[in-house]
Amino acid sequence: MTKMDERRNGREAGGALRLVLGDQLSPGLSGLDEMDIATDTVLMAEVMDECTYVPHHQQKIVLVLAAMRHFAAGLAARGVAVRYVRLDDPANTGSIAGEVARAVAALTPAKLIATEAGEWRLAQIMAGWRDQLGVAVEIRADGRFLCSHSDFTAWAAGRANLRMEYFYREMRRRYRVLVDGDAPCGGQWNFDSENRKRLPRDVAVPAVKQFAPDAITAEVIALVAAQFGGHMGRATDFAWPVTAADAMQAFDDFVRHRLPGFGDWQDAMAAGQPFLFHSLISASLNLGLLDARALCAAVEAQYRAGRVALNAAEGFIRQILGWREFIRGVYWHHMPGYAQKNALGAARALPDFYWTARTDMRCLQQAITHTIDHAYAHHIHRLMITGNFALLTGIAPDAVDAWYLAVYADAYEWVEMPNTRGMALFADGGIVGSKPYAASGAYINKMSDYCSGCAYDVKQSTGPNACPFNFLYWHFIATHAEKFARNPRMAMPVASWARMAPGKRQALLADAESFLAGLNTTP
Ligand code: FAD
Ligand code: DLZ
Ligand code: SF4
Repeated sequence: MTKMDERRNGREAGGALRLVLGDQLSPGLSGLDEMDIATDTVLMAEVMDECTYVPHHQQKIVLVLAAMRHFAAGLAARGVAVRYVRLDDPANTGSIAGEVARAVAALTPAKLIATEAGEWRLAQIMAGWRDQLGVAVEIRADGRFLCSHSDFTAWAAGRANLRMEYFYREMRRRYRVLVDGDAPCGGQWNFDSENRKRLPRDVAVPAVKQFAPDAITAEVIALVAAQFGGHMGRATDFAWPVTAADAMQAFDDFVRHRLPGFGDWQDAMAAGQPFLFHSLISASLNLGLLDARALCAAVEAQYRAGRVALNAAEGFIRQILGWREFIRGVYWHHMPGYAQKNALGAARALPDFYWTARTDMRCLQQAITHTIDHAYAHHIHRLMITGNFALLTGIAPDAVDAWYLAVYADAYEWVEMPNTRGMALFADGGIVGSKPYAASGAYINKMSDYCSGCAYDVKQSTGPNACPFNFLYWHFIATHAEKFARNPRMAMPVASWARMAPGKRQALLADAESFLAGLNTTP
């Protein structure tokens, strides 16, 4: 056995053991800084606990495990000793903590180095390692984000409300993105009002780039299909990028073909179109295959070169530099209490059709079908279709959170929870948004072509053919009228409800109650 083989097998004691988690696949990861490849070992472990703490979509598990295997192969090719534990290794303990303990016992490292976990759950476990493992433990901050925990805390200090818009302006100034001197390019910070066009019939939607699985990914697909066949989706349809190089190709494809349309049609929906002009980068970005700073710089360069309009460039950069960082800040600022928030007292079980797409409401059928087919749905599907329905029907935040965390390829609790519990469900009482994103069928009809092919009539609010979003909307306003009356942004619908003829109000409530009673939920 050569010296290198010995190191690969973890025979040499005394170096550092460096843990890399499944969503930490970045060469510049803080936990890999100042690595001594002569003595150190990188630990990566595929574990059952992480694959099943919610029933992740099959394509999400393929994505994480295939990307982990490619990343490990890349490290090994650079001469790094990698202790890579496969899911089907008979010695696998099934948990990150178990694999760390096993590696520490086998390698007796001088020190364990890790990058902080993205999720509170795992961060808590890691915080106990110093006492449990009998080895020095160093947990480093995750430098891949543009706003550190302490910077967010400093920004939030003394503010009665945390609003993304003001956070975003500071991030633009701090990183000098789309600014000329002290002023925002184009004279305003936010072109949101220019991001809300309906998709015209004659616009051709560009195809998205698909990635055929290589031998490594094909092996993972077979493993996942065999082990997690009962989870949502089909592993065999997998087409996501799993390496940094492929993720960059996918991003370039977006910049070239879809970014120009992203500004205008960011909020649009169209039948049979899961992706429209969206970037599809969240899964790669959250794994660490892409770098947020580089993406913003590339998009700004497109604007500066006159290749894309400002509403497209600003609209995209706002999502990364603004929303993504703000959402992470909110998560860490408010955890662990955030996970308990349920400001509207929602308690209903999740309807079965969230797992099957078997519903005659066409908008929901479309959004959930995209989710099953691709482990993806774009923001407006998540917020204004599945999220809005869960808000209006009062589904328990725990159940909604667990669903979103399971079904999307990009879902990790730090980003999923404030979006779901906060933005979509208003369960945080207004931390993420100043009012609930509640909408009737009229909004869905304005932003999509779904209603024309639906079993229900979007123009009717009561009666057997009425669009359920219409009576559910008024039922929601009526249920929370007292609470919402104190919110100036909800004053209008509350006043409209109060002014409505009693007969009409009764009919709306009766239709809503009978619809809710008929919702199929498996206990
Ligand atoms: P694009 O529309 O092309 O946007 C570009 C990028 O901006 C995204 O890739 C993402 O990194 C970032 N971004 C945009 N909006 C947000 C946001 N609200 N929060 C954080 N980042 C944002 N995003 C996740 O990454 N993981 C999740 O688990 C997740 N859960 C969500 C749950 C709900 C209920 C809602 C309403 C939104 C959720 N989002 C989540 C945010 C957003 O919907 C996705 O980031 C986006 O749809 C991913 O597709 P895309 O890459 O094509 O994004
Ligand atoms: C999501 C995920 C999955 C499905 N599997 C693994 C795994 O086997 N090993 C691993 O290290 N990480 C995995 N992950 C990502 C972790 O869940 C993620 O690192 C934590 O949720 C912290 O964000
Ligand atoms: Fe959705 Fe209502 Fe339109 Fe049907 S009519 S697609 S249920 S909004």
